[in-house]
Amino acid sequence: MKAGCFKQWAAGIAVMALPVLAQAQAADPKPWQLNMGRGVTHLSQNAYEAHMLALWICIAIGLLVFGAMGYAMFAFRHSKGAKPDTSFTHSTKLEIVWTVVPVLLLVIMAFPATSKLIDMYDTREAEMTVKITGFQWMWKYDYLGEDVGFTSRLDRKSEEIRQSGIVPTTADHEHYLLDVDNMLVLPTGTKIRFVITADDVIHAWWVPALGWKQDAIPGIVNEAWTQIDEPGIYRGQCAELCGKDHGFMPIVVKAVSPEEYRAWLDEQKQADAPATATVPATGAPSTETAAADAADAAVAG
Ligand SMILES: [Cu+2]
Repeated sequence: MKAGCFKQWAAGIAVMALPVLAQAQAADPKPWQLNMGRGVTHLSQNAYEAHMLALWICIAIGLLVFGAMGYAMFAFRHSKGAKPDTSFTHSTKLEIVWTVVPVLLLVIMAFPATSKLIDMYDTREAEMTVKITGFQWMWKYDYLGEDVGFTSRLDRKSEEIRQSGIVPTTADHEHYLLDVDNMLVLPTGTKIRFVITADDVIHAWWVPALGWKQDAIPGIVNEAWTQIDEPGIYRGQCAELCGKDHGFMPIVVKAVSPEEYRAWLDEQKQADAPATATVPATGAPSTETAAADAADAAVAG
């Protein structure tokens, strides 16, 4: 009796948790999803709105044009005795209408699109900067000013499945080819600037839920920004054909609260600490430091 009651409770809690889990994954595309997702940032919402405006205008034009064609074909059919007007050559009024209407539609779409594009490139007043570098075939993330950096590459499980040659299902790997060893951890509610470049060939950093993709080009530094509203895990891929393993350099962003982000950053710094702590506690410079100082003095002199 008690076990049955427990099962009922467990099932009830699981059902209640489903919408929460679904929300956490809301940014990931679903199988057979037709429309683009809304994403989890102000910029992705902008992109979604611009897309929907253009889509509805296209639908209205499609209905009007095909509707008029269908009506004409049905109402003026040969069996009803319709005779073609062979004397008609042109109509100045109609020509003005079909020139002015498309121009107006383009202006209606261009105004919001331009203001959204300007917003997209406005990286001012960012609270932190992450440098993204594309490599064949992985990403490197450096948290500028924090002395924290690491590489992020395809997770081992995806790699093993890929090498085995089997056709994987979600049972084998829930996020096959969309998982990494080290996620890019970012704080929510924070304006984050990205400086994006590459070391070897052109790559492109793309996480659909953030609402943009940006080329990573050797010798050029591109900029982008984000402010993630909802905590969660957001996945993306390199969006530039960059070589034989182009399909195997996914991106995973983990958005957490600013407090969790701080704690994570401190953890990273501590993990890196032993490698950099070469100065003895007594304050006497180590031989390495003394040699470096001597080299600096030589350059300065
Ligand atoms: Cu790439």
